[in-house]
Amino acid sequence: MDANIARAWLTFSAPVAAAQVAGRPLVALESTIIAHGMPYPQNVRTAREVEALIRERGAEPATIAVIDGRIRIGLSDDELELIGRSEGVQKVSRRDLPAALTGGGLGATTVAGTMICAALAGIEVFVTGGIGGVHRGAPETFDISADLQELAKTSVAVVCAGAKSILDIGLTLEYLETHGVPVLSCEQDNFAAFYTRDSGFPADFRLDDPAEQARFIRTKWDLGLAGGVVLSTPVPQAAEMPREEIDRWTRQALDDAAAQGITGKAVTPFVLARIKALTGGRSLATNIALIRHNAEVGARLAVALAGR
Ligand code: PSU
Ligand code: MN
Repeated sequence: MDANIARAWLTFSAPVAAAQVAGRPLVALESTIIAHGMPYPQNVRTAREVEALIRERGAEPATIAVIDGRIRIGLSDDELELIGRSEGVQKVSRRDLPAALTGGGLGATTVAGTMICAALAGIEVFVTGGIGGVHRGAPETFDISADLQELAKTSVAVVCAGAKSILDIGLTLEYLETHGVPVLSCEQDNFAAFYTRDSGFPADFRLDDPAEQARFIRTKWDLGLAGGVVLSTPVPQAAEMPREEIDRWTRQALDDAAAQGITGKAVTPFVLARIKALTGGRSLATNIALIRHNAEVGARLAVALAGR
């Protein structure tokens, strides 16, 4: 790959370009969570709040999306609004990126899509809500998120609240191990489960201190071990959902998806929307709280990494 040819597809916002010139820490943010993960207008409000939290901690946020045939690194408030309220925004993972760029229109990047663009832009830290993973029933459906393959090869640190229990978290961690992706946890020993703090599965390493996290990640990349690192951090206690309740609604949502024959890239957005409806919107408050927390953890990591 010729990095210069690839970078010709990127358009940087003025604040992100200025931060990069000044050598200030940057934090990438995804846009699928805005377009397909949360309803309007809470999605746009949350996206702006998350950007502000990152700035307050001394890093520059770079929300990534595809707009009119360009990979945009850093969006204005109006562009966040456009992604958040438009109908028919494409969901852009690795497979979809060429079509999204040549076809025009709006594209919201997934974890995998955002990692690709962040790496091209030279951004090392990326904050999301939850990563995709191995779906329950994957032994029959083969439904394994492209996020996991991306983590295996693209060198970006991904800060998340673990993975949703719509996934098989045990198999997701096995897959990451097979592909050499380290799973770090902070604030607790176990990998987080998005709406709830504890997935019941241990992370590989617990590193609470951003300087230690940065040292681990830098060492991996210094050794030439390309690929991502997952940093899991649990939703704040006060915003956690009762586990029995979320498990019940998750099973219901997965049954509904199967009954309606939902497949492929439509599965995750369908199930997320269904859970939101089944919880009467209460899952949204948890979702917002965990993303805000992830942003704080990610900004501290970006600041620490920039010093190494
Ligand atoms: N998990 C969530 N919220 C999300 C997503 C995942 O809790 O919004 C989004 C992310 O953008 C992730 C994508 O990369 O869904 C995974 O989709 P799939 O399972 O189709 O790979
Ligand atoms: Mn899938």
